[in-house]
Amino acid sequence: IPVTYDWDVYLKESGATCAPPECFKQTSNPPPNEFGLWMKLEALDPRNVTSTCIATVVGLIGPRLRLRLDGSDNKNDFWRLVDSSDIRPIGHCEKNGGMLQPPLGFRMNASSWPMFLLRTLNNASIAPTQAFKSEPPDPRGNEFKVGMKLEAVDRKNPHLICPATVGQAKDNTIFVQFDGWRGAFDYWCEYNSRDIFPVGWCKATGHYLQPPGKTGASTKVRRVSSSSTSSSQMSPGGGALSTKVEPDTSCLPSAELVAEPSVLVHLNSSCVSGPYLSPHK
Ligand code: MLZ
Repeated sequence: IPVTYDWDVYLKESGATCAPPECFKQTSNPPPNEFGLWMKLEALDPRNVTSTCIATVVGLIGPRLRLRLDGSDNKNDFWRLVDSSDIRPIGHCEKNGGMLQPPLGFRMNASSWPMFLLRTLNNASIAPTQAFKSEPPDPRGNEFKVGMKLEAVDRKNPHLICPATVGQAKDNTIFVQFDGWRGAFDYWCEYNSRDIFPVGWCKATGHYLQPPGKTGASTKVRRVSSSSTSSSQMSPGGGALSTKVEPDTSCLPSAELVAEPSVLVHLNSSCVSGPYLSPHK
């Protein structure tokens, strides 16, 4: 069982303040996830946000979806909340006078896009309209203060949400510092970012919360269940903590469903298919 993290003891011991829920765009009572694996929807291409593409749900954790753009590779998956305005039901783009576009890095010749699109949507499982929730309003303004605790998406490992602290607050932005990771994953974001959540959000949604890392200042960690993976990082002298970013082997999310799509290829059996495909199978 992966070890998830419970804030209670840590907050009590450290006397740290949580950023109040009003600071966040994400509500403390998050929407249900009514999507299913392999459902298709329309999504803005994160690498080219003026294009609307077809995306497939390739994973789900709590109210988050792991999406892959159809026609693109599996190296550019991205995550969206079920109440993100970046995702829409199939048909939305055309209804509004737009045209579905191939994703950046479309694997095929651009001229094959219309046929690809037709085939992709034929017999596909289409995400139901009611699964899309409306995006919450922005908070009043940037009310974050330095030192406040929050939960934040690790943008380098975006399936993870981890305990973090507001390191700086400036104009409309905050500097998110991950507890116990010595700055390796920190980033600036807008106060209304979709990647930051009030303390308790993971617990409320059933999303895995990665325990803080084992280095740096904010490392007084109490794990919910003891596990063989927890080991102290004392130096031989018994004092200083290890300086290296310690991988947490317990970081596999329990509720995540991820699978690779299967691909059906039809070949004319009279074709020469090269060394990797048998035209007779
Ligand atoms: N095992 C990985 C994940 C670290 C996640 C940190 N999150 C703030 C690593 O050590 O790179």
